[in-house]
Amino acid sequence: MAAVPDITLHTFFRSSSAGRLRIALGLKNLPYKSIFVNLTSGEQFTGAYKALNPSQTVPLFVHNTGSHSISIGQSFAALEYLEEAFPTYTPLLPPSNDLEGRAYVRTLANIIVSDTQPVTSLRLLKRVERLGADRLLWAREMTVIGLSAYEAIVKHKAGIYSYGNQITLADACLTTLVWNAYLYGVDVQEFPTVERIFKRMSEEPAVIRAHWKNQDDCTE
Ligand SMILES: N[C@@H](CCC(=O)N[C@@H](CS)C(=O)NCC(=O)O)C(=O)O
Repeated sequence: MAAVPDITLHTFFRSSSAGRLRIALGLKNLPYKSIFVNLTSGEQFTGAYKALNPSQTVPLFVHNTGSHSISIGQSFAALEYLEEAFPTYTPLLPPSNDLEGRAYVRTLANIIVSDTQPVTSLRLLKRVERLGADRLLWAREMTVIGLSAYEAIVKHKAGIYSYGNQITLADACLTTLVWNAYLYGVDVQEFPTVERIFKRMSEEPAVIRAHWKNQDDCTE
């Protein structure tokens, strides 16, 4: 029998970026150890954490292969690493002969990972507020822009999930963005395909386990 992979995730309950890793690990049935990084109290800025992840963000994904530890401080790189390192564990990308499908899934995922989450991160919201803007309004508007792009693309190819009936990385990324969308007061009903996929994803046991409310460091 293959050994259980030794995986550690530095995470924070409210982090949507860490949430997408929690979902992917759960969908793949890959066990992992959590190390909590309290973003509210600024633990990400400590010297000790900065030495682990110079980006001073979560997640930080660590795979101890037995011979060495592989540390990945960017969530999408970690998601893709999981696909490549554990190809037999519930793939979350279309197969390698479906290049168009893979690009489509990555496009959707990156609307969230590259375009939307970074402009609503905690450090950015704090700066926006310092410049005199309403941080909640900002977060809501940025999320609406992201969800609008996602909806415009996904409505053509969605089945039960974003790419037909296969759960993919796009769905993992979408789910955690929608968690935040509700917190920011976005009217998710304006995005019917997104809302439908989100509801379906929310029934998945792996998604329930990954939900921010169900994390051991959740304080709300
Ligand atoms: N591009 C990074 C972004 C990670 C990120 O911004 N994480 C947020 C939580 S969702 C964070 O750690 N924020 C801390 C801060 O803004 O100080 C990734 O995808 O991993």
